[in-house]
Amino acid sequence: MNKYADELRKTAKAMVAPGKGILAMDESNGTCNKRLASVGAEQTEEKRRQYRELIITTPELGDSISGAILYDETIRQSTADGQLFREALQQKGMIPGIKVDTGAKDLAGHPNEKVTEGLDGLRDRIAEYYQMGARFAKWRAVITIGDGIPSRACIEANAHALARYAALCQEGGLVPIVEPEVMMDGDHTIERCYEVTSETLRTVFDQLATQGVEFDQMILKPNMVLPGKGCSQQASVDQVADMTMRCLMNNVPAAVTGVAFLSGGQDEQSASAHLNAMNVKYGDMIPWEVTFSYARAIQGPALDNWQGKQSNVEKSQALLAHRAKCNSAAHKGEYSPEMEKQPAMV
Ligand code: 5MM
Repeated sequence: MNKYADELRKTAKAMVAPGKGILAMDESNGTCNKRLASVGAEQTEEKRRQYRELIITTPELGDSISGAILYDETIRQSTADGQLFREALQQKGMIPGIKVDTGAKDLAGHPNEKVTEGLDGLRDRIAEYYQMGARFAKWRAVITIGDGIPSRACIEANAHALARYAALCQEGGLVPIVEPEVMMDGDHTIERCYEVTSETLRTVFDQLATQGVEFDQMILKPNMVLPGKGCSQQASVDQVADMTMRCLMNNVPAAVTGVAFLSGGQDEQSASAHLNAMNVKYGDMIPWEVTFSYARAIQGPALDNWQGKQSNVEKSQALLAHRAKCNSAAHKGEYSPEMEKQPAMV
């Protein structure tokens, strides 16, 4: 019996508590710099720190957000007043989490496919993050749909790595967020996304079981079932909700504590509307909490408004709090497009 089992169950439940979701702010330095460049902000460690301070110190964020996924640089950083970010989160009732993968790398012998790395030395890194106060972790696998892909090799290699990561996390007291992301890039249909997502989830849960991962001590972070961005036939909100829920009901064990979706490049309002429809239509028949773990679909408006300027911080925080509130409502099935008409309060 794992000595952390009770703690893991409690943390997993808190991460997906009704009306709460997880904020992904674990962009690696390269990705964060790209985001900063897109709004004309400098790409330095200090700017990344300022941006993360803006997010973490947003008033009332803890009303909608249960925990935040940090990056290694961020978990060691502090506010301008000298409070460690991880302590600032805890003070506001949010659980600090940490991305522990080291990124998606080319899969040998399989052009255009990736495998996520980071297992070497992971046990020691988990022990250090637990000491720092992290109570959950994240690992993201990338599955691309294209001509003749994904291959079984790609799905199996990623599922195996996800399962070994998850087992190490539970051994070390961190709730694993298991994120197999089937990408929206491409012109594939929603039916093709359904097929690939089903095969991926089946393989991932098979590997998780093989490695002895406890399903009631983990969170699944999947993609929604969507047509590719370039597909001429886009889908309605109901179609996305129906196909995503059917896919998950057929492939995700009932014991899993929660499902926290990634946004994957959807616009902010669609990400809220899709999550809401799933909870409205299926809330009574699904065994897990269904919530959000968005990065772009929560941070987008705040980042665009900030532009790296101190004078824009207050408005950006209001925009961030507004998106968090919309998604909190969507978790409860209480979101409506009317909410978008209420201006973010500064
Ligand atoms: C924050 O972005 C994460 C990936 O960062 P790197 O590529 O820099 O490692 C990503 O895993 C994110 O947590 C999830 O994909 C959810 O993000 P979106 O924007 O899809 O909601």
